Amino acid sequence: MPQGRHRILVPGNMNKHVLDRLPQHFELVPVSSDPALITPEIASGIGGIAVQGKLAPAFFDILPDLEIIANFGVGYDGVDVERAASRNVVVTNTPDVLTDEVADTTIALLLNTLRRLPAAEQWLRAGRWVSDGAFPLSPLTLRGRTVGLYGLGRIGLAIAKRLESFGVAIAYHTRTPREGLAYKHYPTLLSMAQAVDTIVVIVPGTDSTYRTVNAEVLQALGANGILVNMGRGTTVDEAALVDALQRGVIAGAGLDVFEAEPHVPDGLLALPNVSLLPHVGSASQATRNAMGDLVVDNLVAWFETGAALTPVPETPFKRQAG
Ligand code: NAP
Ligand code: 8YV
Repeated sequence: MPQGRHRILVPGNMNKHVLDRLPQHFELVPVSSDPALITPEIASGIGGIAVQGKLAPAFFDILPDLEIIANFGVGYDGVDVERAASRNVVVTNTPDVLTDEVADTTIALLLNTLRRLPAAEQWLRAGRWVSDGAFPLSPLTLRGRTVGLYGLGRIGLAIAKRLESFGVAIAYHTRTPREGLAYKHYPTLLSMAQAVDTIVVIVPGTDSTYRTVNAEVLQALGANGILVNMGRGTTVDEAALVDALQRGVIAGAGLDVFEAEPHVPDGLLALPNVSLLPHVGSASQATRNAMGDLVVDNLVAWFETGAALTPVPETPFKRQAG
């Protein structure tokens, strides 16, 4: 059913499933991600935004009728949520529907990093199995490791459950310990880094996590240490990481996320002891469709019932009548 043709702005790139579904309910206004190109005529009556990635803060200044920002992704670091809250604009994200997919990808990245499986496949494809013989044995293994999860929310817990079946020891660092779990909690990231040999980052990209995986933490992780980052690139000090990998301060890293995506530091690209993915944690067709459905369903629910399905904690607003 059309919702009285509320107007939804889609600045920049957006998942195709969202673009296919939105016109069934709304007037879709696809625009550039540059707010300078939005005229007052385009801006008038825009009640919602559907966004993937970064939303330029200037959109808040030029959209007087804005009520809701539906973010494609569980992480909403691309949206200035404080600014949204100060204007009573609700922000929604896409929790739960991607949890298992991202946890699966994390395990794959961890194993790729330790066992050098992408390099082994390249060896085969390049004909080197024939010309040079067997691929060199991987110096690293998951066997006998202690994995410390930096973050134990929805995805962190799903990773931990998977790791249990791999028979490794599991610990975690969060600000608040979770009750009823057998995993050892560390009150600081540094104390966890001193106790484990593998860190998996799955915290949001916020001020409180910004570049917290720094030179001191990497030093504490140690020469057998592995860092896997599935959270956000901003959580890791990339210059410190490159230095630690070059000097053997840690043994290797597996990274799905980077601070300045899609740009990856040359220092990382040059290293043999890293496994790099282009932010594909949730990137299956089925999971991205489920995320897209939640983006659209949040917008529909907001305008139809006055309450979003998955508002982020900072904006627990209901729609004003009228
Ligand atoms: P969540 O359920 O909100 O869990 C977040 C976890 O991080 C909680 O355990 C939280 O515990 C912890 N945390 C937050 N700030 C912290 C801090 N300063 N120090 C220590 N721990 C902190 O979120 P989720 O659904 O698991 O998603 C987590 C993140 O994964 C997303 O925000 C997104 O950035 C990333 N992600 C990446 C991909 C990808 O494709 N690579 C896909 C999906 C999600 P406390 O609050 O107790 O500290
Ligand atoms: C998405 C993610 O790929 O949900 C998240 O936080 O990082 C990924 O699932 C991304 O948000 C889409 O741009």
